[in-house]
Amino acid sequence: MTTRRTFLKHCSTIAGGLTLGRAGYLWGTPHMMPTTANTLNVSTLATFVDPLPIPQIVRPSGTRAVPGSKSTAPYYRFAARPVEMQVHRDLKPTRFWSFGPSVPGPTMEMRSGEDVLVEWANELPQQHFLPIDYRLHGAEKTNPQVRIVSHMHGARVPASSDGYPEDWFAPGKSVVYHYPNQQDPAMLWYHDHAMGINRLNVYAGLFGAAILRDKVEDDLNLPSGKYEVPLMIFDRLLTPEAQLYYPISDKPGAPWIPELFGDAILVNGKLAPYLEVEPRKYRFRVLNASNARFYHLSLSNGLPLHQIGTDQGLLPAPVTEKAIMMAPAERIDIVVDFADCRGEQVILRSDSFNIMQFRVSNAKISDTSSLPAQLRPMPKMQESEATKTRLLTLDEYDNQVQEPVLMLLNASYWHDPITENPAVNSTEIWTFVNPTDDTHPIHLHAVRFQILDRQHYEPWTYLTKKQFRFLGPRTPPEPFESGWKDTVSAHSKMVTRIIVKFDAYPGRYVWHCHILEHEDNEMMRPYEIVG
Ligand SMILES: [Cu+2]
Repeated sequence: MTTRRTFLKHCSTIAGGLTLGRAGYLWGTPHMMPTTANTLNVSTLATFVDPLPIPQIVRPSGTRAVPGSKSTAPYYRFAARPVEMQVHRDLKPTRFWSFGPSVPGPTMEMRSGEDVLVEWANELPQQHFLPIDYRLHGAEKTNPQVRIVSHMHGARVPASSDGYPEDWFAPGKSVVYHYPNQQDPAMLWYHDHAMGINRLNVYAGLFGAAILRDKVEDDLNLPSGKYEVPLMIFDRLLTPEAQLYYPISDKPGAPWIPELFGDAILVNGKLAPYLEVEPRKYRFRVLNASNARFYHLSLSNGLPLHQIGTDQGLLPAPVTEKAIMMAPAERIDIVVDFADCRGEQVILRSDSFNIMQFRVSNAKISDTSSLPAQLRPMPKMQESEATKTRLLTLDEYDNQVQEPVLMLLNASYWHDPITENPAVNSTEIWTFVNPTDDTHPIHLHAVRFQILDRQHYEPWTYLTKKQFRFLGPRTPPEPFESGWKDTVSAHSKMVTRIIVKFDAYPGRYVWHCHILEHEDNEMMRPYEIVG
């Protein structure tokens, strides 16, 4: 039997990409790993033989009236359908589900303050092709197998357009969602959020990017057009026939697994692709679209990553780093200057794993783009602004052989009454207490926030006496997470504090762990912004 730890080590050997031990707090407990069938050993495939695909920019199909207003807005139609796509030159096409011709789905381009309407349509078959666990909440046999609902991650939207997990719809149905885009520019991403099968639907390919811009950002003269490239990174397991493989546990009738880690790491849908670049500045919009895998990104020649943005948009000023950690659902906005790398091949890697290659040309070019010293002001939120502090535990329950069987937030199930109910426009501090051995990337819908700090603590004292025994000082967020965020890594055996202003639309939203296997097994809670 392979334990989770040995499985991770195995992945680390073949993929070299298991980056998680940077501070030694990301993984640890030897949880059982599921029985695995024969999977394709992708390490035998040639690397850097496929050009990096760039998802197409989707165009609106006309305009429609905005609900509750006299104005009209661009109208898009996104239909989820089965697609086939070659993830590598030497492999047969892989079946996915997508909102476009390939995975990730098409990219939306939007402007801050400008309304957009999207019809999300379910044109999928009646049967799922990945292993549903009918015991999970929302995935009961009484529900249709194939259900989808789209959430625009990072968007401030009315609750009725947020993609509430129980608002799923079956094949043949569609919904129209309204995105007012009353927020600062950022890289958002749309992905499925259907209750109990979210991990399977996203794994199948139901996600894509949505880039929000405004004039302030335009005027910064950052690299743009073909010099601004989305990099959406996601890992998969493939069968020897190059089809998606999602493992199941060895427990009959209970196929759920605690995390999915694949050795095939795709960028924009290709395995270890290459991108031909000019010796100049590029802007990369990076998204970790994996179910559970973290990445620790750096460039092989030590070229600096000039980070200009986090999940929710531009930093006040660029931060220069050699490596950046990304949890599932996090985004980073980086500028890389290849000017001094003429003729070189530079590899983007996650520790020792090669993710993709940049082939720098020898072309004579003049780079007129900028990397400004100042980007967008970000007032630092003060603790004194908060009118309430909530203490929220992240809970993992194991069976006798230390296999996790259930994950909860604050010891509450999805169906328990709502306990987080901030008033609209109020500011709160949410304190995540994580006694588990895992980092849980916690995401709040509808709002953005700032990370206050983290602090090591001793879980047993807290568990038994409800008292904190801290094992070190409060540490500020890492430079790469020091901007506006919507997802925060709550590390193992640490207390992580964020400060949030709930200046969003009143209504019922969710907050959850963005490891999709955790989220599907109860690590998600409704919350209500009270108007
Ligand atoms: Cu989690």
